[in-house]
Amino acid sequence: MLRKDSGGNMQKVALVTGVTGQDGAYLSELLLKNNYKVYGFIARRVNQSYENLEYLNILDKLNFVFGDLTDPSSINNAIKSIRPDEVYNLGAMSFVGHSWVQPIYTTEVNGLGTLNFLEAIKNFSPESSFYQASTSEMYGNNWDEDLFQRESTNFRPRSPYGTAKVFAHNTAVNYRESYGLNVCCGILFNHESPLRGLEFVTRKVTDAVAKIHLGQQKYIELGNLNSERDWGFAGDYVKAMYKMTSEKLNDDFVVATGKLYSIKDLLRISFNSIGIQDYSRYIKINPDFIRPAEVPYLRGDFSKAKEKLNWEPEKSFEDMILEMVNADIKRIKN
Ligand code: G4F
Repeated sequence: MLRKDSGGNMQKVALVTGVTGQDGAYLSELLLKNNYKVYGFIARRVNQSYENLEYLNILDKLNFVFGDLTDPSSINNAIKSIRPDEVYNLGAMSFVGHSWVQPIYTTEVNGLGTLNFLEAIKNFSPESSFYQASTSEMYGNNWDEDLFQRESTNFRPRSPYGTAKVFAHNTAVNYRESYGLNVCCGILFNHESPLRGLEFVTRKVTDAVAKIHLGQQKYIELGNLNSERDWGFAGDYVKAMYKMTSEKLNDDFVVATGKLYSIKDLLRISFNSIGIQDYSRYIKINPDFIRPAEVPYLRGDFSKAKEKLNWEPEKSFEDMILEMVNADIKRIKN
């Protein structure tokens, strides 16, 4: 519903789940720049962290509505009362490794949580445009002959996280086709930034490298060093989410860089940035970080996003990792 802001200008309204996470923070910053009224849908927790929103200086510019992806009544109430122009469903149990520890919770949040939102929109605000955070993890160990994954590549997920996301993705597509809802799915490949959680491998490495540089840590414990990823910058990726959803393109898009790096490349670039050429003596393999099933290789073909969204990644992997190491050094010093 378009509404007027305090200056009498027309203003769109967005509801964002996962607003305190990396993507939620960058997306909210972008929406605010575009004069949206932004509601964050968050669970009421005693020790809720607003660190990412504070980092971007946007905490006091947001509104909050309390609820939970597993609680349909709270979702219905939020959708009925706000009637948002756009809903961005970024909330999830997003750490793949943990999804084997809590597979049912993961499925409830990542799978059924999406269905709960789609039902609420269908029943109470069918004109809203819905964005589903789909993911390259859905491809698992499947890729096309040219070694890329694209919108037409079949899903073969390898984790409870991946299977729940496939359910959510298929359900979102089904609600678009069954009820004519405005639904876009962004199939985002790995995307990182200084706001990335410490449990993910890029930030785990940049934070450890910063601590090693400052004499506060001696080595990093990691799992499988052989997997390869297509890592982009989260700040670039939220622009694609916003474009497909606000323009109601009602389609699915791979958002990726098309470039491939290994965990060893990540280590080399991070350690080189603090003047260490041979990083091997700083690495220990800890079997606790090796997953029951691994996704060995993810590389996305973003041609459709380029053509239809006029979107391209801007920041290189090297620049992003240097930025993350520097941000961690600064944060630790402070
Ligand atoms: O950084 P990761 O935990 O990211 P992963 O599993 O690829 O998932 C991320 O990207 C997905 C998109 O493809 C998202 F859907 C998902 O929510 C998340 O954002 O692990 C990357 C790779 C894996 O192969 C993992 O086995 O790094 C390997 N790795 C090796 N040692 C490690 C570690 N990962 C983590 N987190 N911690 C380690 O110590």
